[in-house]
Amino acid sequence: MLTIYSSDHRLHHGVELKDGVVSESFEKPARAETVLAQVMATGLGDVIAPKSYDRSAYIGAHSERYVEFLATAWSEWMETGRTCQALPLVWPVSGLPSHELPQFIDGKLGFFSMDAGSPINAGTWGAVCASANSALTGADRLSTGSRAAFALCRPPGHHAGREYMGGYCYLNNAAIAAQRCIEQGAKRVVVLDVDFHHGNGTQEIFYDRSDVLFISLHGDPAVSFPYFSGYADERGVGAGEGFNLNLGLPKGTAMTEYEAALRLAGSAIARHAPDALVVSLGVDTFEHDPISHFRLRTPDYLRIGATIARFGFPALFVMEGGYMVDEIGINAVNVLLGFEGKV
Ligand code: Q9C
Ligand code: ZN
Repeated sequence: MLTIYSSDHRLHHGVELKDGVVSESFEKPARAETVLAQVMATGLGDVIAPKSYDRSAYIGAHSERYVEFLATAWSEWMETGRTCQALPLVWPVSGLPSHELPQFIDGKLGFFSMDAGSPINAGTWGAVCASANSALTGADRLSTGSRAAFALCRPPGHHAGREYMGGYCYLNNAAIAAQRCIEQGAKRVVVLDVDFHHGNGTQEIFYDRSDVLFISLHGDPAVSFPYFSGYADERGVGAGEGFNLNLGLPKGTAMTEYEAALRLAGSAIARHAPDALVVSLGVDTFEHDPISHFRLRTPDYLRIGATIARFGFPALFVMEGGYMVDEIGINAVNVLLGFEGKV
């Protein structure tokens, strides 16, 4: 399986507000390096750099003004004389009267975010573009007949909505790839999200559409980030009604229950009969992940990959979360090896 990877991800190394203190984010450069090292060590296949794409390739999944904000946020932040990373600290929650776009950067940061988990620094936009371009390059491989590809994206994308960043995400790589597949001629696409967290951004982007079916397996939002999205009764709206499937799972979920949910997802995928399957591949479902609470083990990821292969559709794997840096490589690549039947 071909891997698409750019070392430009290193341009972005964020901070995180945790327990009242600003420290290094769990979403750090070593994550992608560890996955790349495992791709090489297992001989998964060739590794190529992403092609470059015009900013317009991100529009469709995102709004133009949001992409413009991401591209210019750091320079606007610096103009105010600050050199620390930019973090949002105020949000237009439903009780506040104005939902107009502010003119000042601090207001813009809140307007275009869901939380303070996506800091912006000097290298963020470069890394974000390289990540999205990796997914786009993978989508184009599928469109030209490849059976599978792996976009080793960092930063991740599935929490990013049409007009907001959050949860370590900026551009929604999987949604951008799914949209690209449609634009390149796919009639129907499925995005299957196996990251521990609900893919709220991907859900939002395709919520009113019937061409892209979104399916997510995730920690029950009553007790898991992102808390305000991911319930079973979110089934889509208008033409998209019935084309969104949330499979929330309880704390402590292990492989037996996980596989049952994956089989349910498989039936829904078969009914949709997609031309392409985009897999939001997070491995924060791992038993030792520091911010999650499922109990999947390293060999389980081989079975997840094998199960996805049996669905029988061309698949683009897009890297999302997974924070136990020592194991993220072996777990992510196990899914890909399982898919390839190299078990
Ligand atoms: N102290 C992804 O997996 N905050 N994002 C968790 C940890 C947000 C995870 C709090 C977690 C977002 C792509
Ligand atoms: Zn996650």
